[in-house]
Amino acid sequence: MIVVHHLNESRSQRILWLLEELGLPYEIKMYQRDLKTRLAPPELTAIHPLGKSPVITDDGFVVHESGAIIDYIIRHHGGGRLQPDPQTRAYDEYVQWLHYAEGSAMLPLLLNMYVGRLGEAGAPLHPRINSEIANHLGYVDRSLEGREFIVGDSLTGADINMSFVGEVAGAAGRRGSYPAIDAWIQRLHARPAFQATLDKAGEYKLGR
Ligand SMILES: N[C@@H](CCC(=O)N[C@@H](CS)C(=O)NCC(=O)O)C(=O)O
Repeated sequence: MIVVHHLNESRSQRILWLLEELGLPYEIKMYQRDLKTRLAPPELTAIHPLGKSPVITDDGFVVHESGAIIDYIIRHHGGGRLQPDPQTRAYDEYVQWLHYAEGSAMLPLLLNMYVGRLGEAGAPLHPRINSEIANHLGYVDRSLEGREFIVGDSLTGADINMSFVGEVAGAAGRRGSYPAIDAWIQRLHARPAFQATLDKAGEYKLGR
């Protein structure tokens, strides 16, 4: 049985969503962010020393890092679903998007959040952060133009991993200029499997 160590309002929402899409049995262990610091509670370090979410256990094996978890679940439990055929170019694109989400696209969005907390002291950094956000969101938006999904013609783990980029962009008030990202996120959030995560794990403000 897969156990998802789920932190509220976090990247682990997409792991619940993946499991719902695949119709797999799983258990959720809930952790709440500190209301002031937004950090995860120390109990998460008992699962993995980094103390971050998502982290899953499967038969005692611990997997952390969203892209690796998505890949692990799809390879071990997906039965060929939610990924392109590994012999195709589409699969290579799929792997690229899986890495790109956390390896590149999230960085300027996170910098925006952290530097924003510095107020005026952070002002000199904002032009560079803003140009990088525009660089990445522009690239994702153009990649989604005229497409329903980010790779191929059906949902894959790449959409699921990349969705957090679109969600955080929305929370930062940056999605308005990127209509293809905005429409894609709205389609993804309307899926019954995504909606099921809200019933099981409670409110997810980024999912609005
Ligand atoms: N790149 C990692 C990021 C993990 C991460 O930073 N998760 C956040 C939640 S979105 C977290 O655990 N924050 C609480 C903390 O740092 O204490 C992944 O995608 O798994």
